[in-house]
Amino acid sequence: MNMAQNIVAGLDRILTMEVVRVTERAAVAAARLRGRGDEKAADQVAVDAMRQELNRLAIKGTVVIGEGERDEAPMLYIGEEVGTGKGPAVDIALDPLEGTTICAKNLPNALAVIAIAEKGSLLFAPDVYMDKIAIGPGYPDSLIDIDASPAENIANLAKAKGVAVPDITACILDRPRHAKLIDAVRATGAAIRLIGDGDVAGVIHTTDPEETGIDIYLGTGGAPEGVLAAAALRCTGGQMQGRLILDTPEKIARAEKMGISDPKRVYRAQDMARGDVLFAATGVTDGNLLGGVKFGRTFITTHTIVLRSSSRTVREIKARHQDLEKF
Ligand code: VTB
Repeated sequence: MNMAQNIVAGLDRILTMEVVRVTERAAVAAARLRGRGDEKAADQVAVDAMRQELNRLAIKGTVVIGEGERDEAPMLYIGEEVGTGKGPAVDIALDPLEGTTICAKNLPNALAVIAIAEKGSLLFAPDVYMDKIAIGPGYPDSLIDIDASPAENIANLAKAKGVAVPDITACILDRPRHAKLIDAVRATGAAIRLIGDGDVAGVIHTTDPEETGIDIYLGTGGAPEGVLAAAALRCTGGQMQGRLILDTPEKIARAEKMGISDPKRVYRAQDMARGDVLFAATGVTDGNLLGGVKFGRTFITTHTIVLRSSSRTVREIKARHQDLEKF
């Protein structure tokens, strides 16, 4: 496919480079408030910064996963139109600061994250929990099954990887609701990396086990974070399954309003993020895949990954920003 066809067929290739500025800027803003114990302030500056930069992009964007419903989030709310309005019509999922608590405590793996996809191709997920399971690329389809036990999934993964079960590490959010899951994984002999927050990073970490030490992600986290992680996995390869936890009539009704008719449906990564997808994440705090923002005397350094589903290129961009005024 030549470049002209590519632009017509999917997202503008130039966007792949442009989008980096959006997460860079949000990450720098949040990083200035790392370790101050103020989650709200860190989130707010990241939201402001991301929105400003997003509005410079030549897109006709609609936020489908954002900061919340229109009445509860003044900026980057679900349904907000962003971009210059001149360019491809796209859906946007974003989290200007994924891991607000991590940032406030200055712990690893806080990220500024965005996914851009062709209009109508991202799951319009309500803000409920989602049960998630994910592994990296290079395994047979359907190796994991959200309805199988953790022991079965881990045994199948170990076999396919050619290692013993104790050589597998699972990443799980450290929450009381995961007590049974944690016991079940421990009973297999596998290791667990318990994380305080940040399951977008947790899922992405499965795509590069040599670097991150994580083979499989298990457990429940936010559904919006599930869609963001699915967008990344569409670009890197890997498998993910998610199921919304719609355990009250109110949640079922909310999901129905958003077009979800089967409350028990299992979504694969390709069901949550379809078509041509772009994904970018910049490290706010140091992490397993991405370094955090570094403030030098005369420059600021940022570390970003940019992914695109149609080419599956994984780009890492370390930027040295010398014009500090721009932030
Ligand atoms: C996770 C985590 C997020 O929300 O999705 C989590 O990855 C789920 O909610 O960083 P609980 O905190 O209620 O478990 C976050 O912690 C915050 O968005």
